[in-house]
Amino acid sequence: MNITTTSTTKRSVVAFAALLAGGLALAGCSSTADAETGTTTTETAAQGESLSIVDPWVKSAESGMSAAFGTIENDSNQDATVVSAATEVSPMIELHETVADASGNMVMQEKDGGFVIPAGGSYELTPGGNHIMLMGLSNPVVAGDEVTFTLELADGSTFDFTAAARDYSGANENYVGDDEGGMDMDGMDMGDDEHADMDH
Ligand SMILES: [Cu+2]
Repeated sequence: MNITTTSTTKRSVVAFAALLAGGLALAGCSSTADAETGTTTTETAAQGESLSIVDPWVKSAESGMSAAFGTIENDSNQDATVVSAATEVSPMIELHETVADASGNMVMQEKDGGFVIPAGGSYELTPGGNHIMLMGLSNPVVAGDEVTFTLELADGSTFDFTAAARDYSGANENYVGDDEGGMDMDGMDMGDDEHADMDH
């Protein structure tokens, strides 16, 4: 067995490239972020059963990309780690964070280690911050639509929620060199100065 340390910083464009090049090669997503805490949990409730979400919503969009938001709450005494998400309206979906790059531009990238909802705490998904990124809508999402999401937790349990679609002008996710089409990756540049640009 090879023990290989893969890159720790994985920008969404890189993930994009991996998706395009190798299909759904997202195995790296389920990391061992929690291993370092050393907490040995025995017979505790499934993480997904402890979660709830306040004010879930998803941005309406005709096509291309969108994002889902809300505040996830963890009612248990152990951290819960969301490692992936799924929804029927977008087969390709990622957990994103928003960070400032070296030149101060806000960019989004895949959240390394997933979303960790602290024990007894909450985790906010909000425009301009962490969000569930719908990478390519298979159907238009119209205001008022109810979109179901399934979050998978690190222990393999799941948490489902339904988000109402809203018109929201502020969450315009843009990838550099790519317009509304969203999934056309022509001209995508893997260079540091040309990665995802966004303002949601
Ligand atoms: Cu995003």
